Amino acid sequence: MTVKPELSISSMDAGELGVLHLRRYWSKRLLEVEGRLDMDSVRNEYELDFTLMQGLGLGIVEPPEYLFNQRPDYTAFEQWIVQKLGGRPDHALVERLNDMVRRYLQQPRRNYPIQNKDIREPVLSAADLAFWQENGYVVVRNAVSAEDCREAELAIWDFLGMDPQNPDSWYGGTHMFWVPLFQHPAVNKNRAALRIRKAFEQIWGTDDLWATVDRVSLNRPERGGIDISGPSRLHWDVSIALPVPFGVQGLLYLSDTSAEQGAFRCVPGFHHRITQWMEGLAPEQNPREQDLESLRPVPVPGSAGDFVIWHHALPHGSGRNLAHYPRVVQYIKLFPHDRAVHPDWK
Ligand SMILES: O=C(O)CCC(=O)C(=O)O
Repeated sequence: MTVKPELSISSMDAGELGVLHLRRYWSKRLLEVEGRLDMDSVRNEYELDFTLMQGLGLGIVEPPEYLFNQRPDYTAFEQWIVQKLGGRPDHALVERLNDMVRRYLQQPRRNYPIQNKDIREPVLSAADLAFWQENGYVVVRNAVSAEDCREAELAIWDFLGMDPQNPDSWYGGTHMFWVPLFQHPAVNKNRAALRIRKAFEQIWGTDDLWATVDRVSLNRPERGGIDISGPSRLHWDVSIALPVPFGVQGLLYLSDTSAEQGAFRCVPGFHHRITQWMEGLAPEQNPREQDLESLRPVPVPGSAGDFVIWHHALPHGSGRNLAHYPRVVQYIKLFPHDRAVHPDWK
């Protein structure tokens, strides 16, 4: 029997997997696709949906795609999740997720970073943290082993049907920059890397973090005038309405990346100046349309296994790859469920 979604479904109403809020999430997406969801009434649940989908290990791209395209009943949605994850979410994860849902609904957002929190087994030194404070980015060296990077890189080549040794195989298809490879044992393993987790814990000042299930990218050397430079235009991924709440992003180099090989670029220290810079713009000036290159971005090169964390108030983007081998990257972000998000988009 097909069960029709109802927005009256509460976050506390769990299905067979026992995961709170999942049924409400399903009902919201189905109502949305039918144009029957009052978005304003569920706006304050956006971060809850986000954390639930990331925490389950699904990410935020594939579940809505599946729901919009298939419009399954709830049982079929749970079966799809089990198949996608290669098994049921285990008891400990379900307990942790349910605890997160209850706390999200009961407690206000917190101000991050939490200062002076004692994080066990830190990986960022005092010098790294001082660099981070000043510049708003930091590189965690050898965050992942060379072997684990190579495994993930090979999975990406395989997914794209390209041969790393044969440059002719890199061009000619539809690939541009991003690669929608979300689930693979090698990329899942990198997401769980301890050194990456510890660095994020130090920066947020909490160990209560969830990891995003994000995509990867492969940025080929420029050839024949085709635009393959990806997000090289400097930008922000979050609202820059003031004040910009604290938040961070990260990427893992899977291949050695020199400065001219499309390395990640950002404007050091801009998190300290964004307020002054924004306030200096005339009301009709769109901050995203300004000449951000004049803010003097720097490339951040790294070896395979190095992990870059940056403050999300820094204008950032990839570089143009003017070298001979692609730059291969995995995006990973760890975040607390109760971080503040600006209610307005700018
Ligand atoms: O891949 C890069 O170097 C930059 C990525 C980026 O701009 C983004 O994630 O928004």
